[in-house]
Amino acid sequence: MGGIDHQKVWAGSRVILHIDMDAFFAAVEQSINPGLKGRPVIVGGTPESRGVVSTCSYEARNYGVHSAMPMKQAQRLCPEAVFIDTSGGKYSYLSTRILNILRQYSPYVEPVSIDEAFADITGIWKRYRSPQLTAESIKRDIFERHGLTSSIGIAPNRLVAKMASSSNKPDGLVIIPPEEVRQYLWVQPVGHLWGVGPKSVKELNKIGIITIGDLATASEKRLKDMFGIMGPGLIKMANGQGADQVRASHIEYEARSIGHEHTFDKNTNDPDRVLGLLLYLSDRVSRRLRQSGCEARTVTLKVRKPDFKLVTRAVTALGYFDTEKVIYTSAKNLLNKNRVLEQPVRLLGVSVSHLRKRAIPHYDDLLSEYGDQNRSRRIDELLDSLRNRHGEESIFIAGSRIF
Ligand code: TTP
Ligand code: MG
Repeated sequence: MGGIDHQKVWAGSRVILHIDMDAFFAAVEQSINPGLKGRPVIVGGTPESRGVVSTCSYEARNYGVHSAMPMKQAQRLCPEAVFIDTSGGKYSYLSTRILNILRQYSPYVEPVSIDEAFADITGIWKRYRSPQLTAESIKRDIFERHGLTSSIGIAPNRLVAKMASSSNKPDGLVIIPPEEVRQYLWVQPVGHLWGVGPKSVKELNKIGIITIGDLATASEKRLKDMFGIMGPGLIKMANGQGADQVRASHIEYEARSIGHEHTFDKNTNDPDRVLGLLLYLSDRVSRRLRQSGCEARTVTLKVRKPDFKLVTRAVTALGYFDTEKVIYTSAKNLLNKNRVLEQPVRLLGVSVSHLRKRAIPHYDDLLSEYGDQNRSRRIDELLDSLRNRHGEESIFIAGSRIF
């Protein structure tokens, strides 16, 4: 006891904490109605509804129920579960209370979603003797005041902290000091890396990349060929590099988004037309994003079908971006993932949200999945200066079209 010199262990690194509440909506329901404690609780609606499971208690997860599963299937797997409709008010109320507890520990608290946040506890941990005791104290405060359990990860950067918090759920606490980051990451399957989905796993496995360690030593050129701009970023992530900036929420989130949309003159699913328009819209959005001096973390794709049905799909990144390239790539991924091109499209929209004032210099570039944006940013800035001088329509990115 007391033998570890925490100051030395974390020397030169920030101490980043990521917290994610366990089975959040279900746990809130259980804390309000103690009769539900220890029982399988499924939140999202009645079994008769056509909806899907928002979340479920860990008791229900033992039956194989999980988020996004159709309610009907959840009921088949776990007929004795208690089904509850979602009711946003209570969840956001508790979300705010939890953020306020975190703010008692650190002024640098950045909410990520309704039940997760980052906090920078560099130096602050000394008041509690160690990062571990700080996290235990936070967990205890939340549990004692609200009856909710949480899982915390602590690491030198956001990426590893987030992976750590999810690696021992529920009620977990995983600490990865700087010296152990590589060891921790490298033995894990590559799909555990934040932002590497099942499709990428398949591609990577095909070329012999099975673990994060394999990815860490992969050829940069090869990955660039496979994943474009994201390739080198993936290698950096696999080596445990990532941003350690935590932004206090009052400057972080402005309730704003920037978007652009267009209705085709004729419904179409011609890939040239759809992708051409997508590029055009991404370009407009990134231009306005830069003009407003902001960068964003979420890209939303909006598609209206000929029958006027509206589909919106969003993706949120761990890091911030402001380049056309990242916006277009994300929107295109959403489009492909949701098989938009299988049917004609009437209207297409691209928007970005989770805005913050742009960080100067762009020290978040190392952050993550998008790797180094400097090159694409230089191109964007060149376009900006031409448009400032000669007008918006003066220059277009090749392939970008409006129909
Ligand atoms: P998560 O943190 O993803 O899930 P969770 O807190 O329920 O469970 P875990 O212990 O694995 O963290 O999401 C937080 C809340 O967001 C969740 O309680 C309900 C809501 N949610 C949805 O409404 N729909 C979804 O598809 C998901 C994933 C979450
Ligand atoms: Mg959660």
